Amino acid sequence: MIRSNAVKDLAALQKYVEGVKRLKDPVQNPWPGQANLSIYDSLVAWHHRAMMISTPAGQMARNAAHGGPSFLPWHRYFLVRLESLLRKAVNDPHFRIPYWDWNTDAELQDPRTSVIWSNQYLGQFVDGKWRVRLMGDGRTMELGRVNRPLVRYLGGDGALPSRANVRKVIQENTVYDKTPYDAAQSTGGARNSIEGWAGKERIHNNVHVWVGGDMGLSSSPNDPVFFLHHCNVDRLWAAWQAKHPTAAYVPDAAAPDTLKFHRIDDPMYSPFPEKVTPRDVLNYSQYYKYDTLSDLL
Ligand SMILES: [Cu+2]
Repeated sequence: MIRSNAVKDLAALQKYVEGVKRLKDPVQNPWPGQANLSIYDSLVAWHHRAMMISTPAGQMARNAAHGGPSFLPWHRYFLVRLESLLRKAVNDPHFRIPYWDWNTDAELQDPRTSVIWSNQYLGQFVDGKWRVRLMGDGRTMELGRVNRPLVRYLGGDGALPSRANVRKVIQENTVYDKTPYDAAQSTGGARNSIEGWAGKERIHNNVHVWVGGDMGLSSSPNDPVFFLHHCNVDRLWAAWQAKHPTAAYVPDAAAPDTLKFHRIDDPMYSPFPEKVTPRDVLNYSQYYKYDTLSDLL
């Protein structure tokens, strides 16, 4: 039950590709009640909707899954959910999502030449066959129906984070998050630094910007690289947890309601009846382990 490096484990990557193609097919895996949409599309909608729930209402900086403490646990849960769907789709109870180690690609003279973008890997999704069916519009906050090919602008803007900076963030942040638990540059802590609002390398955010196109929208899970990217973001959190084993998740249950969806025992935003809280996913090894964390420590 190991999550491995996508570039070093072609079998896992190929299984991932096969799995997402099956989940994307409205015939094989329909989204019940939604004509011509698939289970994969329902994940796109889930992410978009989480982003549109401002916590608290009336501001844009923190929503149910970003710009606040639950950014890391919400995306961990999101991946675990997809992972379980993929296991069924590829009929392999041992399948785990591989990660995209963009720190290694950042060392290439031109990261666009990384094997990850070749046709055998994720390059195949810009061949026109992978259709975007739901698109988030940041202006109207609506999720509209579209039917167009996936768009990327690799390297058009932003930069891939360096391993040295990622290690520094993991080592130097001794607390998980800091008040006021937001997306301000001045708010330090591991979560805000990994999410990429604090710190010059803007870790997670910068990778979305570097890939560009659909990865820059609230419907960013439309790009299958989203999950490989977030698997690596989750690996950074896992490395931080290993480095600071006694540091607690904050805020606790006593925090005010303006932090709804972010307190340790709040059910995270989800379309499912199950209630999963940040506390439930802190110990991720019940679901998977990473092949290595040592490059990050
Ligand atoms: Cu997200």
